[in-house]
Amino acid sequence: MAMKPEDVLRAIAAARGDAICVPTMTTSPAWRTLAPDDLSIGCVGFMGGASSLGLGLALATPTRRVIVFDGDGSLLMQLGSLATIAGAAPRNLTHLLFKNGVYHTSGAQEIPGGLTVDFVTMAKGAGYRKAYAVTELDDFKRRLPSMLTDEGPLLVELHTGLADKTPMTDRSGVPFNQQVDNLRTRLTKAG
Ligand SMILES: Cc1ncc(C[n+]2csc(CCOP(=O)(O)OP(=O)(O)O)c2C)c(N)n1
Ligand SMILES: [Mg+2]
Repeated sequence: MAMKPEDVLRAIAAARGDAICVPTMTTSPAWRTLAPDDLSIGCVGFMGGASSLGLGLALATPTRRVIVFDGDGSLLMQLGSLATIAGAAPRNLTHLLFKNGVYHTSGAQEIPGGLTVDFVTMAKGAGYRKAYAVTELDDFKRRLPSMLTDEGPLLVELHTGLADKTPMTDRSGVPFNQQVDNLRTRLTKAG
């Protein structure tokens, strides 16, 4: 049984502390509802950009955790970002991959390779410090504290079903430039 993405995100919302979160695609609407704060920055318009955005934030805020909620189709589109991240080796970056086998946001077309694509092997091959898959919610909750403290870059392939909402069915949310301003203000205030 695949995990419900909303259940995964709910557990993260309870445990993330002051981590910056970077949702993309179908994690975006759910995350907006669960964690409507200024320490998150959604990446929807630039497909595949979430992990690179997360990398920049991780390098800029080395004392804070940065958690990327990536899509499998998105990561495939910018696969080279795995090597870029591994090369920069940010210790504070956690890359969570929501693997549902499809481009859900654009109509649930199957991604190349479907569910057989092994992102754990790819991340290890690129040079991530650690990578593993999680298929059960209980296992996810048990390992979540270490996902937020282990030395990064760390990739966790999460086997999930489809989210209830997509950025196409729920178009609410703050424009990207406003999210950037809000995050900058929050980080500046925090010193
Ligand atoms: C360069 C580019 N090509 C195509 C799209 C259209 N598009 C928007 S979302 C999406 C699918 C995203 O799939 P995935 O990353 O697996 O996330 P999911 O929707 O499954 O959560 C596509 C193809 C786009 N935004 N940008
Ligand atoms: Mg997908």
